[in-house]
Amino acid sequence: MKFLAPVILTALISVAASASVHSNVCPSPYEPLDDTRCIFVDAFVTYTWQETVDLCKSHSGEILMIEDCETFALIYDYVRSQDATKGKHYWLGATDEAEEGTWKFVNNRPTPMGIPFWGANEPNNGNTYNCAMMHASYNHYWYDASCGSKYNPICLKTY
Ligand SMILES: [Ca+2]
Repeated sequence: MKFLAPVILTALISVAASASVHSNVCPSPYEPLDDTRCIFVDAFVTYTWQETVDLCKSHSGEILMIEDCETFALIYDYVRSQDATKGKHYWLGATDEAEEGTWKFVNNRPTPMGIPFWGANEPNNGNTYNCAMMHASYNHYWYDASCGSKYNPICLKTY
């Protein structure tokens, strides 16, 4: 027992240290999303798609990009679990402005298409709707929208 105590104490100190690193790692206005990413959601101010891209860059983040189901589930749970955020539409950093029908994220990677990301038969509005948003009325599935519409921003930042 006498010899175990320092080991336990050391373990406790290292847990406490990693907990404090974790909570300090996301600079305001960001909060931790998972072990590698921080999230910022503005549920109160709406922006155009380009304004959202610029807003996220202005605090060294990026407009929300979702490349896999796990990330979609995390974002879904995050916005759906809070009264202030669950009823809002959010911009996604995906556009087919460069080539109609070819959706790409702002980092130039391909946007996943179909289920379980997009709403039924989405995107379906051709040349006039070239930016993607997450629709509050449809489980935050993705819809194409006019890039000049105003929706709420979500930014992500890597630790
Ligand atoms: Ca389009």
